[in-house]
Amino acid sequence: MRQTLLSIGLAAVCSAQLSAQSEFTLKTQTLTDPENQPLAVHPVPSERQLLWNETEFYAFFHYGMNTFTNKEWGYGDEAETIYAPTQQPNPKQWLESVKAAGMKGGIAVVKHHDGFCLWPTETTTHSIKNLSGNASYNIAEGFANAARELGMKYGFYVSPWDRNSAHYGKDNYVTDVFLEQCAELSKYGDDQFEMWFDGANGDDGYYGGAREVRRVDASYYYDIPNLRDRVHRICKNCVMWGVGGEARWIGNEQGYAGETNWGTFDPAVESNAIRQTGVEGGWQWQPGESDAKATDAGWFWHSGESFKSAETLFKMYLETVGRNATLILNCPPDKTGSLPAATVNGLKELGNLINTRLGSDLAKTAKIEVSETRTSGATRTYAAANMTDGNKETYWATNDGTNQATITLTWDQAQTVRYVQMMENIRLGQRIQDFKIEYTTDGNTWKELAKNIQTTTVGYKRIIPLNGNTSSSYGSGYQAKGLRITIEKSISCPTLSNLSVF
Ligand code: FUL
Repeated sequence: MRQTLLSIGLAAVCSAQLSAQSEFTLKTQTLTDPENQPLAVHPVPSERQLLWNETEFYAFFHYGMNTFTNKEWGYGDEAETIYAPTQQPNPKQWLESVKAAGMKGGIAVVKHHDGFCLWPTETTTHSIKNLSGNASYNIAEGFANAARELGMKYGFYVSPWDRNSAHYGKDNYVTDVFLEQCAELSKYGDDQFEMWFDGANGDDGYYGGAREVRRVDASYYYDIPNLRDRVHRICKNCVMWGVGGEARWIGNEQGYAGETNWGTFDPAVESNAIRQTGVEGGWQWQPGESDAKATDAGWFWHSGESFKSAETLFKMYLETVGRNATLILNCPPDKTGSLPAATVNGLKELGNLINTRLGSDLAKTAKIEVSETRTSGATRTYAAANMTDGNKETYWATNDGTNQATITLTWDQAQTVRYVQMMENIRLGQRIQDFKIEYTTDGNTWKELAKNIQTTTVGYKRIIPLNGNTSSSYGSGYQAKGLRITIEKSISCPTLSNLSVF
């Protein structure tokens, strides 16, 4: 409606001016969208943020100097020769193993705070460059090649804080070391999906022998505009995480996001609690990523550590991917340069669990009725069927001004239902603010499910365990002849690109 009024207004102004000036035939242009798509609710994701969101579940591989010193944070004074893999590192094995868990990619730590670089960089001698045998293997190159071979997404963790560099804390560290390192890493593939930087405000370290405390203010020290420019010039779809400002830390490292979780954010009001929920009406699109460990010790491999149970990790999955965040799950390679057998087996078990529980979609066999369907455009429809066609480009929507709606799924025979999954078409912004889910056993009486869960936001993806419990979400389920989703509040007319029932 706003577009139509605007176009009529513009046409009227133009025509008045032109008829006063000349008698040429006037061809009016209208701003009306022939496809009748809803207007976006801003801010909306950039193309690279959208592609990043689709990665959903991916791995972190913390591996490097600390693997050989049993530390989590090296001081920066470690001799290069301490890094001594007992076999040739095998990033293909890392990625194959996480693929079995349903992950779509991974981020390899190629430089942690100790400053040791796992690729032959020109920026420092503190790298694999002058090592030999297994230690000279270029992890950045091997990881990128393996990911491409396996059809997976990949990226690198490069620590801005560098406890080895004599230059850290000075301007030339950023220009001559850090930005150069990021640019060098970009060259391992223009198809990288994310580069990972931590908070990085500095602290004590070796710093070329100075052995002192050096602190910086990460909000300006790392020259973010140039960092983004250097990387995006080569890798246009590489999201700059953390200090890079294109995806936010979720505020904890335990593997959960807020039940209410907005992709919108406002750095001016940030706190760990606010990071978990995002900011409704925030001026930036900065979706949440949850970083968590699949093992029970540190980020790096430590002797005697164990892999968490498939149930624990499935709960984490529901509380992150199922709450409009992405999950980057850490699986540390050991001194052989491969993932230990317990990790490989645990990942397989997790993959099986996810497949069994979220693998066969009952919405595809349901009859779906909606309270309203938006008027079609020239080539586009907004029909209910768009939610179950497996096409992320199509979506259901209501007309402008209709911010409440019901979607009813019915089956001839009762089905055992445990989870409802919804995805908004976030290209048009995150809109839904409140919804509820009910079920019926007889087709007449409806009972609300998951009442204890905040069924508020949806965003890129929301998975609701219908028993209201992420810890023991599977249970015996509900025998449903029908499920009804009522969208009770939405910033503007709601859109859904996917609706699944498991
Ligand atoms: C943090 C680091 O300090 C930890 O060592 C780890 O790498 C974690 C993922 O990010 O900022």
